[in-house]
Amino acid sequence: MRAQVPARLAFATVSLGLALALAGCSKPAPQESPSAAASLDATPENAPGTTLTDATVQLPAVAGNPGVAYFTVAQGSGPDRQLVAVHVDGAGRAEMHESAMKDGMMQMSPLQTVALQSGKSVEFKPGGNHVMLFDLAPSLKAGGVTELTITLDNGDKATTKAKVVGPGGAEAAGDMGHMDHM
Ligand SMILES: [Cu+2]
Repeated sequence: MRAQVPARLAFATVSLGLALALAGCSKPAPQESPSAAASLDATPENAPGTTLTDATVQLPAVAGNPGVAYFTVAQGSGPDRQLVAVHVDGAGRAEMHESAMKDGMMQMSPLQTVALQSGKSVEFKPGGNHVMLFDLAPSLKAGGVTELTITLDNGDKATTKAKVVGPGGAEAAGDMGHMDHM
């Protein structure tokens, strides 16, 4: 008689353990699927697969003149898109421009869109594509930080911190494309 009770308890314990183990195996599985994992780092506002880095906002030498912004956007795992707008906190208006040599002179023209190819990077840099910044707020000061946001043709956005540098900063040395703004 004595031996039957522990045996029954032991069986009950094993059965319970098995039931928990089965539940433990079947329940978490859907949460480990790739789509669920991807949705964690892709909020509706942020373009999935798009990475924005190396953002710099350069202040003009003369107050009231436009500033300029540079950055790199990598469309790593994202699909082909168009970059349609750039916004910098503290700038009333931003225009995408391209620089090109024409008749021995560096000239700029506005860009409505810039193609972002899947798996490729596009650089906005001195002497090439850049963003002109108009109506700069006094709150933008060299040594500070602001936010730079890009908008894609499907409405997705990506935002990054941009360091604010003065016109005499190291970043200004190679900026031949903006002599005509100063
Ligand atoms: Cu320009």
